[in-house]
Amino acid sequence: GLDFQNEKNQLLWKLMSAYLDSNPTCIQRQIVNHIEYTIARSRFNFDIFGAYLATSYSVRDRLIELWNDTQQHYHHVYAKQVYYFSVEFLLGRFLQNAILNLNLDSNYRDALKGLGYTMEEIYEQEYDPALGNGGLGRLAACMLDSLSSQNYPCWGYGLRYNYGMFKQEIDDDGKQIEKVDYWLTHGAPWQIENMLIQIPVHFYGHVISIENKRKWVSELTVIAQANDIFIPGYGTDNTNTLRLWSSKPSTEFDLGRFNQGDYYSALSQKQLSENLTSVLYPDDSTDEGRKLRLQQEYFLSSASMKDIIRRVTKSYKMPITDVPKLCAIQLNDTHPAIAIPELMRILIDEYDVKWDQAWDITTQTFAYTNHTILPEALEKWDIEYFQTLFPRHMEIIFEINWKFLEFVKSKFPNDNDRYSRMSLIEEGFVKRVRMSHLAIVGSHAVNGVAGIHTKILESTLFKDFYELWPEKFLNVTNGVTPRRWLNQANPLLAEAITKRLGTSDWITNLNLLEKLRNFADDQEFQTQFAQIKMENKKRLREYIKKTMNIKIPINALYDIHIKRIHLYKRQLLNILSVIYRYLTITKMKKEDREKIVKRVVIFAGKSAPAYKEAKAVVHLINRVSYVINNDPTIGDALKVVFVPNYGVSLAELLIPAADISQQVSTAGTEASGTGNMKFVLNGAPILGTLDGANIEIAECVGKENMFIFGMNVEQVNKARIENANKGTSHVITRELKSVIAAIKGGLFGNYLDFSIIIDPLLSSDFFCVSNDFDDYLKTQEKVDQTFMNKKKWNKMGIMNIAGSGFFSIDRTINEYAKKIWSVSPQPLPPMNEDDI
Ligand code: NBG
Repeated sequence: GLDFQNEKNQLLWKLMSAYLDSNPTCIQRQIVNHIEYTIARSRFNFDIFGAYLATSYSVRDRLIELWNDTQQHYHHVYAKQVYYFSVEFLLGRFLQNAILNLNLDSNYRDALKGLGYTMEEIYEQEYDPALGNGGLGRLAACMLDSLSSQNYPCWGYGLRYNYGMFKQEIDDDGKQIEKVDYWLTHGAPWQIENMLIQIPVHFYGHVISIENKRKWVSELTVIAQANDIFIPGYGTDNTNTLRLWSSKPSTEFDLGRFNQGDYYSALSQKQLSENLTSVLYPDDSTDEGRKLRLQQEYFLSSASMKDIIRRVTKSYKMPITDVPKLCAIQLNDTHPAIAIPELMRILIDEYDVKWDQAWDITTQTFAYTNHTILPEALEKWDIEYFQTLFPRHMEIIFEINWKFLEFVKSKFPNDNDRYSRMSLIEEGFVKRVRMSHLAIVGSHAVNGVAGIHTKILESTLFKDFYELWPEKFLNVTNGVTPRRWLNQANPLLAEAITKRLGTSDWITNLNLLEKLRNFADDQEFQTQFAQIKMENKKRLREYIKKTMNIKIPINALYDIHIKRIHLYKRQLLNILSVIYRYLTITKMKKEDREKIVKRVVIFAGKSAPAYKEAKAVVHLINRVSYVINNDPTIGDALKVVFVPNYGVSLAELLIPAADISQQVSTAGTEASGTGNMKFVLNGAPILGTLDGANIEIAECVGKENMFIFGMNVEQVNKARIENANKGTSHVITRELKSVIAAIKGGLFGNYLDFSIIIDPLLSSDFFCVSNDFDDYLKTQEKVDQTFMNKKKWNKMGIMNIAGSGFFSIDRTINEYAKKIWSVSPQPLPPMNEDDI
């Protein structure tokens, strides 16, 4: 691919590879250079944070070189690229992942040792950026890792927020409080502000007609500044890009305002440019916040669309009609769906493409992934507001809708209800744009993220669309990257697996783990598995002691429930059963108490700031934890820990230490879950419901290696109606009554703090906590029984690891690549001195 005949290139290549030599002495020289010349500190007097920064810069240098080669190669072969549009990328810490992917662990370890530092303490210096809410953002990060590792040409496009997800603290009373997370003050060595890429994005204004053509005259221009992060693949030189846009004021005042002499009003509009990418919105943000969010969504969509078109027409020098041949754009949920009318606008207004051809180009380019069926998460925007911000896009959406409804009428004549159900515009007191309908109509493929989720989309949420276009719908079950979630987070287990299999190939071919089934009964491997778990539990225990000053026993069952706090995820069910366990233990005789399986129940997760019920759940968990942990009669039999400020790095610490994980959402509510997969991969069986990907996990690891309880979707649907009609008095058991009585009696503080989550259990109980409570308790008992049988327990853990191959994100990505994107890997051709 590269032109090595050119003399200047030869010289550059030699100079660069000499600089980037990877023996520890060279690495030390690179680090010390960065200490002095990049961060301007004395090379003889640098602290550990400086060492971390300099180490990062030296790794980044390597990525830049690989990245340049990769991009040149993609251009050379006219590679079709994947574009992943997402308002969230929850990457986690970068340095360790980059070093492992580049296979430079021992080189850097030696180099740093010589400078007086261990790898681990350097890694700990890195601030974990929280540019996502939860599963959706973390999935995007896993996907980038896999795309690079499998040599797929791709770009991630997102937003560079100044403030990430809030930092969670727990006050003395046990309540969540939110602190701002201005993460950029901690240094951001991984992003490079690319001054060559600044793209104007327009807002407001009106549309005029010139010679039969529509033209948008905008009133405000904001500059989208590219911040590039290079994404290395594991064991490959291919290095892709995550391009995050930050907003900057454009240097010119928009004429419309300036001509009127209205300087101050022009200036105040400018302030939008400063705020636009300021903050990541939590899931449930307020109305004001949601308005700014729509602007963010357009900012991301427009800047990325223009960048892509620039690449096709200017860099590749191909006609714009080739966009679908060269680009596959995946919409991560509906947030970037406005990219659909944006592409239409560019094609029609700027490139004179006729409507029908523009529509073909657009629908062949886009595909849409749905990540939730919760109605409150499905985006709808008031037309009036939409119109004010994007007048031309509103026209285009009306036109799309008109043509679409004509098509529906031709397929389903005389079915007015259907037309209004399917319309892109929701009629009513306020008219609103339904972004999911826009995404479906404008895409050639629509997918759910687990088998059951896709079925629910087809049979309920998007039923009308499925009847119209069954071929558009497909399922692509989520996955997780084994690089971060096993190889990096659980190095002891990774090493043991590699030894057993005689190869580390499982890191990129996770199905190889199947072979571990042969060792599930092997005494030696079982012992090793148990010892490793113990080491990981010790690591976690120390963290909890150090950061929270809570002492937890080591020879206990570690039961971990970590994810966003939400009623549908039912952390409430868990804490109620903890209370029941506590009440039971307090009634036991001392000698009996000493015989039971000790349990450490660990929670972590953030509640959206305005989500009152979820905040009450956090509050209750913490109150229960204070009472139990400080009750001397309980001793070590039961401990409850709420670890604050959950994030990617904490997950890496918690997951390898779990004996079981809780995945207890009401059946039919969790689209997929990906945390569930991470625990299985680390040998922790699931205590969970038949929901989301748990169902497929059961198929792969075997039901006998999980603890499944509760109602299935059909039963939930029935129970919900009954609960709503008759209340729950007929399903509430004696056990649950005793728990509720304890809370009402004030054992954990003022009942009024918790009534908002407890009272509904006695009436319509939408998430069916009371219906599932009894089976949950029985299954908990089964967990304890099984845990006492060490052989059986270890076997279960190993069988979980062995069955987790299907949940590799590499399998997920290959499905997208084949069924949706039609792209193939483009590995960088090998390069060495002989090439010259
Ligand atoms: C989440 C779902 C999870 C799913 C992830 C990734 C959103 C909107 N949805 O079940 O709740 O695993 O997406 O697909 O964050």
